Amino acid sequence: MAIPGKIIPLTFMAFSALSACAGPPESSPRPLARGSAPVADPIPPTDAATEARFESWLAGFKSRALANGITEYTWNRAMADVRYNPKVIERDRYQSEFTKSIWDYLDSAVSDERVATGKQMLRQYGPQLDAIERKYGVDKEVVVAIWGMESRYGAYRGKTAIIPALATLAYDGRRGEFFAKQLIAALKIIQSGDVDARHMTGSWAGAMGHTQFIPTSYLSYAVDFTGDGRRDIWSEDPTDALASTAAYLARSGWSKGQPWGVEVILPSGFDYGLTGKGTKKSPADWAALGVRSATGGTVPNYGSASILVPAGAKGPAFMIFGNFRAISRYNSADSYVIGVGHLSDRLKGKGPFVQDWPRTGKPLNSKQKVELQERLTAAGFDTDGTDGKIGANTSKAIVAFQKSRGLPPDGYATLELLQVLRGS
Ligand SMILES: [Ca+2]
Repeated sequence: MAIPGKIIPLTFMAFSALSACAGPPESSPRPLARGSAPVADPIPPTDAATEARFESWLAGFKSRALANGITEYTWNRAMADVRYNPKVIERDRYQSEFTKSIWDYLDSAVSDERVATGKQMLRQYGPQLDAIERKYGVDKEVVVAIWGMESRYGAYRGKTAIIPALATLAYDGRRGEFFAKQLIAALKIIQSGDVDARHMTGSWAGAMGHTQFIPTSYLSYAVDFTGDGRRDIWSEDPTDALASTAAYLARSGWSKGQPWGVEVILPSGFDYGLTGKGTKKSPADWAALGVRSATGGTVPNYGSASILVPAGAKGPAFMIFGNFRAISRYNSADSYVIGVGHLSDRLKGKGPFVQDWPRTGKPLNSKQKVELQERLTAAGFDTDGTDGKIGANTSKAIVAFQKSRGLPPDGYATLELLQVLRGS
């Protein structure tokens, strides 16, 4: 879930790797958490020198933990078996280079199988989901869609021990301070008694349980919906995790009855400079510009909206509303939000998108994005920095460049566009 800088396919990678692992035999004494929470996978060995440096860093980190309210008792229990986990660093390095096109991403995120399983889950957990929807005012299909996206409805919650993983990432990761904060938060969770270290499991970057909460989000939003005194997002029963997700969306400004977005058809000659989250208009104002619902007719007035063309002029267009932003608090990648939104629509019985994706070309990797920004800026189309992320400033620069070349000005970064720039 919401990890700054995270790119979309994290969950899939983490889970596909995890799914191959079998858990260790049950041999420890009865845990604090209820029995069905998975026990963590063993940590692979690392060299003695790294382990020694890690141990010494950890000894220093202890004073920070204690200064943040962690007791000696909690520290000793949680850190008893902590070792450096080389696997999480491997994953962290690999992830930063990983890119996937939005259509490939959505094909797996909203596969027929995932839609079918989601509908089955809506039936299986019907009473709990209805109660959660009543309490938090968040559509149950959206909550179930996040569950499907994050852990394939609980099937891949992750069996990496969270404390060693976070400690390793805090010590050795690209975003040490972020993970240091997560580690403190994880220790607070253990101190609260909701789970013990042995059963605090998740994926390699610290996302835990059915809906993959990172520790700080857990502390802010997790709820005990079952009323057993424990906010249990790790065990087989998904109720607390689903309610926690609904609570998260409610606090992120969810508006009941408003869609995340609606697929729309843009008129020919549409000004692509109006696309992107920076421009907001009422559906009526968009209709006046010729924007129509893809399924026919005009879009009802759900509130102020932006137009998004995630794959440029050749792909589907969406009119997005405030709830798009609420979902993006969970994971800020547009592809993720569209995946959750579309999966939830499919769970409500709606059909696939009307327009198809271009399905040609590979997405730019981060190096190519930086090169694109450098070349645009050098050509006089300032991207306001070269961070390798295609944000509003880069899109604007692309639009200006496209217009200068008589290309369709959709602001979409492609290899084709980079090649035009290389040739200029
Ligand atoms: Ca509970």
